[in-house]
Amino acid sequence: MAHTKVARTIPANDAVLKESPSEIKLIFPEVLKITALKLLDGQGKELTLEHDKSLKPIKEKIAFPPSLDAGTYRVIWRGISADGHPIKGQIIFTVSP
Ligand SMILES: [Cu+2]
Repeated sequence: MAHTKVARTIPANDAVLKESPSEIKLIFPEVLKITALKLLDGQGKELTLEHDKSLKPIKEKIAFPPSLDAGTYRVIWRGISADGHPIKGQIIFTVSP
């Protein structure tokens, strides 16, 4: 079965933000276990992203990034659907004060 990757994200994919986002939110169309969640800067360096790392099935994931300077960032996530299939995706956003 094919899985819709993500229903909605904050920031939206390709968003250009005037200020650093206070939170990053992923809203899924079905429950899944998030197994990995990373925030990378424009050079591909991983930044701290505070979030609950438990593997309980959820439909919404919230994470808290550090204060981000101007630049382009990537959020990469991986998960496992309720029927055991791996799902992954990413969002890219830009901070441009
Ligand atoms: Cu499936």
